[in-house]
Amino acid sequence: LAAFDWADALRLESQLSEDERMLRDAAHAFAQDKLQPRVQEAYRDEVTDPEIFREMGEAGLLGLTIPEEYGGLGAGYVTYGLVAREIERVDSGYRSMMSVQSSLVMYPIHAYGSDEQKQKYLPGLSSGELIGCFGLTEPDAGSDPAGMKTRAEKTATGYKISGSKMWISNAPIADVFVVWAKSDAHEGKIRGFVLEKGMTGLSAPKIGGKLSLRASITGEIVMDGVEVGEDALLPGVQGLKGPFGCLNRARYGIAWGVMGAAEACWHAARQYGLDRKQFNKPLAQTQLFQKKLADMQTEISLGLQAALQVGRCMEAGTAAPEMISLIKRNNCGKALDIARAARDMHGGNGISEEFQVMRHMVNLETVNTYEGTHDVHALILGRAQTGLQAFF
Ligand code: TGC
Ligand code: FAD
Repeated sequence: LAAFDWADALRLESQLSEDERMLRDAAHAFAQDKLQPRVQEAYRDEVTDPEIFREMGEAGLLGLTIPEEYGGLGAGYVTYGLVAREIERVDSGYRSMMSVQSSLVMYPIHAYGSDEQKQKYLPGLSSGELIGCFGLTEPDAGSDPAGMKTRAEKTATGYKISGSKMWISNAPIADVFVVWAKSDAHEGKIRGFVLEKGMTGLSAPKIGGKLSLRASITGEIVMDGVEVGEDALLPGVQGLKGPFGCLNRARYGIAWGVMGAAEACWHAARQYGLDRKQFNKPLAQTQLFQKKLADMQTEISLGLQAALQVGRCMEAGTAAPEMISLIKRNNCGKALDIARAARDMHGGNGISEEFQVMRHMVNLETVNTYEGTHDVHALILGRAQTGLQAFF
């Protein structure tokens, strides 16, 4: 039998192609060189540097799966997941910025947009010159997006959009807004629209005072009769399957991303336990400490294998949305447990920003909630195995 690599217990590395490892390594270097040095201050001061989008664009990390003709890399979904893991190893907020731009803005424009929309927006979004946001959630419609109140009313030349969106990542600094509204010209069905910063009646105030995900800016989108032409409508989709098609990709990326945050916490706890002595021996030499490390290693190894399997299914066109619910729910919940344990294993130091684990822990509260809460994904899986929907 071969030697055991504690940090790669199930040999994930051996299941990746050379190209996947290369892009992963580049993302790791980017995250450690460009993001890690800024994160503590950004988090403390609740400040998002828009320049990060341009740096991500330059590093080729935006819209990785989009074809090269639109500025992407035409990479596979496993590569996308590996990159999300490296960015979230630093901070869930930075991964959020990247995944909204890639999966929730570039993906719908590419999958549902007209040729003109693709030409107009994708190159700038891919270089990070343009920043995008995705407006689905509303003050009174979160887990139940079908209850949205935002309306698109037909005008002679296009649509007039009225309503408000809540908890929208990137919104206050966004140039491009993909928003979902019920359209009276389409029998009240949900349609996607691309709005642009500066349109009359459109504003995106920042939501301040977040105690989680502070390095990623969040806002509202207020649409007070925003008039757009027919060219703002995403022609290729109608109904909830439009936004859900995007969410499938973003939720999948999150399942990888949170494993990066969990690994950062696990590695930090292990090192802390080796360095810190109490009762004349390293903390890592106690049974309770080792059990916690073993649990972390096990859950992360299994979570990564599951994410890899779903990624391979996505690349082969055989992934079902329920598979994505399973890994999004499991990996977020497990990452949150791991971050909480790592915080505890650091003792008093665990609450200090310098040791980073508490920032990950608090971030993961958001990640466990957005893109479908832990319980909502349980209900999706429950419905799939009983045939009974328990949402209402
Ligand atoms: P339901 O009856 O289940 O479905 C309505 C229509 O949608 C289709 N559909 C899907 N299509 C593709 N992929 C999926 N995953 C799909 N899920 C559903 C379905 O086939 C149906 O199509 P059709 O043609 O028959 O009409 O809808 P429901 O109203 O009963 O929904 C239930 C529920 C709870 C599953 C769903 O609404 C849900 O997932 N809620 C969670 C909401 C959510 O995830 N919001 C995310 C907001 S965006 C965000 O959080 C970004 S944070 C990003 C960051 O910063 O990183
Ligand atoms: P609710 O739906 O009100 O849920 C509250 C609680 O009730 C949860 O525990 C939930 O699990 C539970 N619950 C709900 N329904 C049921 C049920 N039927 N049975 C049992 N329990 C139930 N949205 C966007 O559109 N775009 C974004 O970019 C975006 N970014 C975000 C960034 C941040 C920092 C945050 C915090 C949120 C973001 N969101 C975004 C919104 C996010 O998707 C929602 O917060 C999430 O979907 C939950 O909706 P809600 O907050 O309205 O909670």
